[in-house]
Amino acid sequence: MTICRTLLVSSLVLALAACGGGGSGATLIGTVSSGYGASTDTGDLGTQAYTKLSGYTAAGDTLVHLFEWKWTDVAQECAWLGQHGYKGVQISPPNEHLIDAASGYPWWQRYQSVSYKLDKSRSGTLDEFKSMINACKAAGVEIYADVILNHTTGVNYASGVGSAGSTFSAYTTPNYVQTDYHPPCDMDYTKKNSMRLCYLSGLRDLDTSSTKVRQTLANYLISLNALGVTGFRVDAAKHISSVDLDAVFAQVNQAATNAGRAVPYAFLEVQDDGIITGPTYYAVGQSSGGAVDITAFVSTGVGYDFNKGPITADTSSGEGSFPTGWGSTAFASEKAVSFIANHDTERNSGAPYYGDGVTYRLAYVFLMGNGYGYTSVMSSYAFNKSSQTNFGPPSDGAGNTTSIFDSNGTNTGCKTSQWIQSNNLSYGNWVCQHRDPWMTAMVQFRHDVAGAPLGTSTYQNQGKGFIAESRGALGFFMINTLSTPATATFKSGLPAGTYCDLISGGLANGGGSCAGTSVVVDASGNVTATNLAAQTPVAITVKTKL
Ligand code: LAG
Ligand code: CA
Repeated sequence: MTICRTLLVSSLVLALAACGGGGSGATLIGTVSSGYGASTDTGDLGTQAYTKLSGYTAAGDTLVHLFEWKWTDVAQECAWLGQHGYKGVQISPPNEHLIDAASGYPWWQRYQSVSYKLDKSRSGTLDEFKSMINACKAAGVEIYADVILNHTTGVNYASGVGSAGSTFSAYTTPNYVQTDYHPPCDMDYTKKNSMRLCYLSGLRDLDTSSTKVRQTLANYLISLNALGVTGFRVDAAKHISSVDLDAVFAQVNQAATNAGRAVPYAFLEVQDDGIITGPTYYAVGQSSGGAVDITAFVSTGVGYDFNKGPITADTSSGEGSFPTGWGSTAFASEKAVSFIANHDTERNSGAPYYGDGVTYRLAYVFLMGNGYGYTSVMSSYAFNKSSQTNFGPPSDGAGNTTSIFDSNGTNTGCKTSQWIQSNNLSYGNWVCQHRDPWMTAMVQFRHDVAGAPLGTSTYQNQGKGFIAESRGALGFFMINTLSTPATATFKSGLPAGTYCDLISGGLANGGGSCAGTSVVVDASGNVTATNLAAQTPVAITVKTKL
């Protein structure tokens, strides 16, 4: 679990159950015995120049992570997503997974693979999975599967029956035997070899240097791609050698090419800790015609800054480097998948999460406005951060996930507007942050300004806490991060005229007027905001000019 490194670089004190191999049955030292596979780190590709890009950042695209959604719900949501400009959906792991009734069916069951069968997971059946892919494709929305290639189940599970009915016992599963695994060892987060070869949170670690394991993993990805899955989020990629991953993707990419399909996209979960670095994964799949991106945990920079209150550029509180010290700027924007929150950080870190309400929303507006990376919007369900971090999605008592759409096909489950009003939804509700009008406004903003340089180069902080960025001749946004109304003048690169703010509704009446706030850009390109309300953003683009 790559978030662990955050603990070492952050000054905040965080509680992280999964770090350091904690948890029941996860202490492994002294249990090494013979009969396991090879135990050597195959190494890294090196940071050679990349020649191929996924292109999502350049296109100004945004994806949404529909965490723990059912396939039938994703299928129905895709029409709305397509209309609102979302490019892709990250779905929860689609393969057969552990069922842990004794632990109350926690969400993390799905990060323990039992087999690569797609017949039945917590999100639904194979037929539902296929229908979802087709419905989303028809809506112009891509499906990215979260895939677990590093490990299978935890050593604390001696045997069990998976979600699709397969039995497993210790290292014997439908796909593997003990020689397909590394010998057990506790992970040492200061050593690269250990992070690659040892057991992440006590999870049985696959020997990804083995031809058989590589082929098995490749076959799984090929089966998904053949069904129409066009991308992958590779879980715990940092814990797999980039050489091993490249070998897996070589087979996947070759199979796609042979079958006449486009080579799939992948973004790899690598939280750069200076020991294992993001750029050593840039070239994964490149020699076989692919292009991957790397997850950038902006939560540790931008996110923490927003959570501290107004963006003051006050060096004493660690904000002096803002907005350039965002935690992950070591990654090239065009190779990054950026987010303020993911399903791990919203549970086990001090980074903003939906429960922070307007702070969280402002941080996302800032990230999306700035343009760094292919932005992923986390969309999740409510839980109590101090007592319910293991809780699975809204479900019945037997662990069956509650539908978001009713029998008439209406989305009655998304409680976005209640969340925005109160911030205090309780467990059992789907938050659906992606339906927040600020998010959809910024999805459009990103497309409208695609191709403009990053706003970081034109960052402005006037009046301590009232910030803005210009996206050249294509767009401009500003955020009053203060808790009081504020007045300031900023420089934009836009032509003089009157523009409609996207955040408050954009153009109305066929482009004849503004639905909400109108913004004047003067002949010098200046924008003056007078008494902009507390904690409020404004975003305009060339496409919102009257
Ligand atoms: C990830 N990225 O690298 C996922 O984003 C993260 O959600 C996964 O951890 C992790 N790597 C492994 O895929 C999650 C939970 C862990 C959970 C794990 C496996 O955050 O808490 O561990 O999934 O289900 C659980 C227990 C541990 C136990 C382990 C093995 O919490 O106490 O040792 O299972 O049984
Ligand atoms: Ca590993």
